[in-house]
Amino acid sequence: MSRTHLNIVVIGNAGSGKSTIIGCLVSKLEGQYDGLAQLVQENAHPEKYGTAYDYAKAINEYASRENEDPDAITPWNMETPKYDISLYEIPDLDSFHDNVSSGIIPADGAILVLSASSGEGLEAGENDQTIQFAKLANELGISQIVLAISKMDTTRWSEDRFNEYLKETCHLLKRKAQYNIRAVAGVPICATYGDNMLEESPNMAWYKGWTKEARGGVLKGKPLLDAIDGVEPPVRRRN
Ligand SMILES: Nc1nc2c(ncn2[C@@H]2O[C@H](COP(=O)(O)OP(=O)(O)OP(=O)(O)O)[C@@H](O)[C@H]2O)c(=O)[nH]1
Ligand SMILES: [Mg+2]
Repeated sequence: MSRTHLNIVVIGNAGSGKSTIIGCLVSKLEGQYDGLAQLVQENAHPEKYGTAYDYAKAINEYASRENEDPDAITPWNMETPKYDISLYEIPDLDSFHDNVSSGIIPADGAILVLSASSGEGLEAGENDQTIQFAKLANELGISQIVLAISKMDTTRWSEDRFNEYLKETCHLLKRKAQYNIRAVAGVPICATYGDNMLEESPNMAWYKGWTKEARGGVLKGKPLLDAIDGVEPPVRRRN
């Protein structure tokens, strides 16, 4: 039986951690990028909470080695337990609008990345474009959002910080971006160390998981991978 393919855009403020998330997922979930595993190892170093992997550097180096056009938004492909997925890192609001509205990127869902690190994300004030990305996502017809609250290591894995950011962001998603927040899955992650990416993290044992409303009923899960597999394919498709 053929597997369903989904296109997922990774959106969020500059520096929120989009490339690191993509690099972490792609290098752990598939084998088609020859030499990527080695680049990941070359960009690893011991840090406070274990081995820190600079996945962003690894995938950026990989892309430039493959002579890809640095300005093109290329898909990063991976296989999850449920889907074949292409992830697209969206660099800014204009390219988000142009690529999705023209159909170049037919986005089925979005991972909205928000840094929990102090001075970034909600604390960046007007410099933070998280909600503008969400608003545009809704206008572009992307109804399914996974909210990844990133860089949790920099908060010392703070439950309070996560709850505060989740509550505030959901409030903004509802009020300013007109999202049905009962359909949003919120996950605290740290892609650098891999926490709550493929498996639940012992560093955030307090995390009870996400719950969301979907067509087939209520879905629940913990790591980001589950939340990605919780994105539902569009009804119009039959593959
Ligand atoms: N401590 C920590 N740093 C992180 C984490 N994720 C990303 N970073 C760092 O944050 C910076 C930005 O990460 P990127 O993944 O490049 O973010 P981005 O959203 O792709 O950035 P742009 O493409 O420039 O918009 C880099 O220095 C990363 O190493 C994390 O989970 N923990
Ligand atoms: Mg990036």
